[in-house]
Amino acid sequence: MLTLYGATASRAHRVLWMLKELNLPFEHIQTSFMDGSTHTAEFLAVNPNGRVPALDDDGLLLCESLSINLYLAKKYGGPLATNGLREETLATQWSFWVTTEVEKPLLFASANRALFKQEARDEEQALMAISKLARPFNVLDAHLARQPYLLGERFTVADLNVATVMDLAPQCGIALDAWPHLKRWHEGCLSRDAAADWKDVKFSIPRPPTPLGLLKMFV
Ligand SMILES: N[C@@H](CCC(=O)N[C@@H](CS)C(=O)NCC(=O)O)C(=O)O
Repeated sequence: MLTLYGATASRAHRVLWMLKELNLPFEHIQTSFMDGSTHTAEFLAVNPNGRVPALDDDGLLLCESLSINLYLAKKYGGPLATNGLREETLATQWSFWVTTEVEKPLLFASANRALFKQEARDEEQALMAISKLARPFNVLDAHLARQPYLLGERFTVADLNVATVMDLAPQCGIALDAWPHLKRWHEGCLSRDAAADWKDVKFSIPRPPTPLGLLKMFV
């Protein structure tokens, strides 16, 4: 029995997308990260980090959205799974890459463009964060100029993991026009049926009151 914890409007949507790709039956508990639900004793027993998503697969408790997706691909197979050591290593590499190179500046830009209330946004901070994205986006665009998907000719868990970290971009007014191969690939990934839940998700987050609070939000 699979149980996914985490509101759709959170990083849990990454795992939701994967579970739907795999067509697996699962229970979805919409644990919010905005109302203290991730810090109850009950939830901390599932994920001591107090964060969503978390997955319970027959008693195996897992956290970290992209790592959960790599696990699901490996365990349940199907066309998204990797084939052999080469693909497995590249899927891991791209998953680490998107978290270290893209996630923080993209979240920062998205918060200042759309997720904070209008009066709390800072366009200068958004532009600074977007400028940090140019380097990884150039790398991804060049890679996707050579082949349609990250590992070659087919959509795999590597594409899902990278696309789902980047899926705030279109919702938050971050244009990908300067990276046409990346844009074409990303639109293709997001148009998959299993990704449909994300399209209508709207949410906002409060701007932390101090610069230190703002830093903490992104660590
Ligand atoms: N690296 C983790 C990050 C998880 C995370 O920070 N989730 C946020 C919601 S999107 C959360 O639960 N925040 C609650 C908190 O920080 O207390 C992952 O990808 O799963």
